[in-house]
Amino acid sequence: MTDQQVDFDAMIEADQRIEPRDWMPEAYRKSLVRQIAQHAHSEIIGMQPEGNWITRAPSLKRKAILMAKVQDEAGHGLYLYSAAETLGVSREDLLDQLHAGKQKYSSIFNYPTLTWADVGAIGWLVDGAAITNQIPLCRCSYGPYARAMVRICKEESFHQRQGYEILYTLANGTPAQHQMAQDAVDRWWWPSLMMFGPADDESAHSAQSMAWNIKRHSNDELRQRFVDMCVPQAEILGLSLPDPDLRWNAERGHYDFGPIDWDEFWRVVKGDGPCNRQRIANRVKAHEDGRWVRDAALAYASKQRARAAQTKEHAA
Ligand code: FAQ
Repeated sequence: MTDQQVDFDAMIEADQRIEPRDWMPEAYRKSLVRQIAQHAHSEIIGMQPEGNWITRAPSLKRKAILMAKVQDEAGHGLYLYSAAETLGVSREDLLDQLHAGKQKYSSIFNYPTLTWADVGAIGWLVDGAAITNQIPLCRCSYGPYARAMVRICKEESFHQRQGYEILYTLANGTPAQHQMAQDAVDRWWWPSLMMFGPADDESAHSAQSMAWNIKRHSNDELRQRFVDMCVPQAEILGLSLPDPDLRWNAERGHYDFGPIDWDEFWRVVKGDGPCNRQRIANRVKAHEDGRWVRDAALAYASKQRARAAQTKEHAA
């Protein structure tokens, strides 16, 4: 074992942060790039399901809030791509891999947003699941990722509350509005549980990621935490969760829940969900349409750099 590996292992053992200047094993670097890139891609693809409702939000206030939320998701993508870049990869390359279907994004964003209540369900359940998964990532061993997560989690918690408030308003509205809220929860509940990834005995990366202090809890532990959190919140909403097996288990001190449809999960992950093709096509088009902005920004930056160099030369 090299001295560098010994130092790295000691840092992990002491629960210290690894920073970009530190030596790290290639497998640790690669695993972080994989996870951070997937996470960043999820944030920017995740703008689409809710973005669909910006023009149809039921009031000016709802529209302003939703626009701010969708912009926040873009910001999260930017912090995460920047964190990935500290590991020696470029944002352009990561985006190319997303567009070519070589890197993943969260399965959840391949489901359609059929009604306004879906915006509430995404905020409550999808952002709720994201926070449950991401709060422990604020203690991830890689410094730039952990620090990005602190700000992201603060914003996600606002997102979750706005979704809950939308659902609360609908659930306490007319019978038709209550039904719309219930229908959205029925459709988003199971895909939200799938966000945590495969069951522990099927999770390829969990054991190593936990040994490196990248992940702090297993997929099943976090999924259980999420279920335990949602059940009392659903009761306050006056909405039911679509699982006949959901019940309190006093012995375990947790809610038991029914089996997850893993065939559906893997189908969606492998590209055959209800909206996979549409999401990637929209993303590629947005990237192409934005090319002139990137070109102009680069041309401006290089002109500024040349001007600064000239001024420095004159001064010397
Ligand atoms: N979808 O061995 P594991 C958000 C893949 S952000 C698709 O258990 P790991 C904000 C996994 O990558 C949501 N693929 O993997 C928002 C691996 O494939 P690979 C995203 C999935 O890394 C809200 C394979 O399956 N959050 O919602 C999924 O140990 C509202 C085997 O899995 C993050 O990315 C899935 N659900 O654990 C935005 C959080 N699950 O890489 C807009 C950071 C697993 O070998 C609106 N990521 N896979 O090709 C993580 O915590 C972890 O990466 C997990 C997966 C927990 C997602």
